[in-house]
Amino acid sequence: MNKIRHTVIVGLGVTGLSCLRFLYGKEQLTLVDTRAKPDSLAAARESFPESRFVCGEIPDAIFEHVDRAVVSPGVSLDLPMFSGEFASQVTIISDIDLFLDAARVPVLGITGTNGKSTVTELCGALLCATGLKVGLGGNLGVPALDLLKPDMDVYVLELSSFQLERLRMQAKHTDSGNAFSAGCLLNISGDHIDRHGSYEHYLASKRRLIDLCDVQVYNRDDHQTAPDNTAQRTVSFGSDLGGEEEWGLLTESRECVSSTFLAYSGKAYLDVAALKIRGRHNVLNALAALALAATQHDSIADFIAPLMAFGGLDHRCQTVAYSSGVTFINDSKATNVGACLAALEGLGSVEHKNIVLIAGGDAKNADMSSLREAVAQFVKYMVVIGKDAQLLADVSASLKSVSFAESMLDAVQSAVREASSGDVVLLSPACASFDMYPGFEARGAAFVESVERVAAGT
Ligand code: UMA
Ligand code: ADP
Repeated sequence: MNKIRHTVIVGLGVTGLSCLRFLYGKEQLTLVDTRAKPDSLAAARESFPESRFVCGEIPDAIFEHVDRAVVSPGVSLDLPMFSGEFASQVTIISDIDLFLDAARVPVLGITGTNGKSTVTELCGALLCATGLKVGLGGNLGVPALDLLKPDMDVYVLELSSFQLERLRMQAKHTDSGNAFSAGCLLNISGDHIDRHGSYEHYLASKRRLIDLCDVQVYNRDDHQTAPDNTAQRTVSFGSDLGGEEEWGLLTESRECVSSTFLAYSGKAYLDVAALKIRGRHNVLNALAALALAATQHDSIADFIAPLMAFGGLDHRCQTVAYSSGVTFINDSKATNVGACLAALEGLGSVEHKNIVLIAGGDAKNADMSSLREAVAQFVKYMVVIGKDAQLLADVSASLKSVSFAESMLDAVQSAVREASSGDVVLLSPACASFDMYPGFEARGAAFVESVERVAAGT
C-alpha cells in the first residue's frame, strides 16, 4: 500500500495558499511561516482544518518524516531551517513544479530582468485574440496553480529568478519531454543580488529556463540570453533585421522620412509608430511576445490588431499627466538599474537634457554606476529619495543638479520647480520601494497623487 506523502509548504502568502488548496485532501500537509502571525493564518486554519500550521520560530525537526517541501519564492533557501539534519533529506521544489506536473496543455514561460509582466500580458492578449483560452499568471500575480482549469488551451507564465532557482522539473509535459513548450529569456541586468548573493547565481537561475523548453526565444541584443544547445529549437528577436525565421526591425526611408517596422524573416508587419507602448525596450518586448505567441498560432496577421490595441501596464513608463508643457511619467516599476536606463534612453532627448528624474529607494545592493552616462546625457536635474538616496546622488556629475526629498510630495514639488515646458518629470527609481511603501503600486500612486496636488496648487 502507498504511504501517504507528507509535504511541508513554506510561506503562507498567495503561493503557499495556492499549494494548500491544490494538495489538501491528497497528502499530509504542514504549513510553515517564519512570521508569528501571518495575515492568512486564521482563515487557512478554518478552511483547512486537517493541516498542521507552524509559525514563528521553526523547530529543527520540522522536516522529520517529510518527503518534500514546496518553498514560496519569497523565502530564501539560506534560512537556517533548510540547513538542519532533516532538511538535507527533503526534496525542495517550487509551486511551478506542481503546476507543470498537472498542466495538460502547452505552457509558455517568460523570464528576464525587465519586461516580464509586459511580455506576459501582451503574449496573452495576442493568443486570446486568436480565440484560444489562455491562463495568464505566475509571478505576474495569480499563482500558477490557481490557473489550472480543464478547458484552458494554453498557459502563459511569468517566472521570477526565485521561482526558477528552486524549480526541479527536468522533463515531462511536452511530447518531446520538456517542461515548457516555449520559453523566453528577455534580457539580463543585475537585480535581487541581495537575495542571490552574486550576479552569477542570479544569471544561472534565470538561464535555468533555457534547459526546460522545446523552443527557446532569446534576445540577439543580449548575449547572456543566448542558447546553450539544450533547447530543441531557437527563435531570436533583436533590434537588427535578423535573418530567416528571426524577429527584428526593418527601417525604410521614403522621401527623406524613415519608418521602422516590426519584421519577421525580413518582411515588415507593423510600423512601430502604430504601437501604443513607447520606447525601444517596448519595441523589443513586442517582438518577444510575437515570437512566443507565434509558437502557438501560425498566422502572424492575426496578431496585428491586438498588438496595436495593447496600451501597456500601469506604473511602467506610463504618462499620467501633462501640465504647463511638462509631461509626468510614472515608471515606479523600475525597481532596478536596467529598467531606469531603458526609461532614460527611451524618453531622453539627444538634443537637450529634458528629464527631471525622481529616483531612489532600496537599491538591493546593486551598483548604480551604470546609470552615470545616461544621467549625464539626459537628466537636467535629479531628486533623490529613500534609504539609498545617496547612492543615486553619487551618480550625478554635479552636486548642484541634485536635491534630497523626504517624501514623494516634496520630490514632485522640487522636480516641478526645475522643469520647463518640453521637459519630462520621470519617476523611475532604479530601486525597490519597500523602504517607503508597501510596493511599487503604492509608490506610483503616491507620485500620481502628488502630481495632481501640485498641479492643483494644494
Ligand atoms: N515568509 C516566511 N519567511 C521568509 C519570507 C517570507 O515565512 O523569510 C512568508 C511570509 O511571511 C508570507 C509568505 O512567506 O506569509 C510570502 O511568500 P512570498 O514572499 O513567496 O510571496 P507570495 O505572496 O507567495 O507571492 C509570490 C511572489 N512574491 C515574491 O516572489 C516575493 C509574487 O511576486 C507572485 O506574484 C506570487 O508569488 C504569485 O506567483 C511578487 C514579487 O515581488 C509580485 N516578485 C519579485 C519581482 O517581481 O521582482 C520576484
Ligand atoms: P518585470 O515584470 O520584468 O518587472 P515589467 O514589464 O513590469 O517587467 O517592467 C518593469 C520595468 O522595466 C518598467 O520600469 C519598464 O518600463 C521596464 N522595462 C520593460 N521592458 C523592458 C525591457 N525590455 N528592457 C528594459 N526595461 C524594461
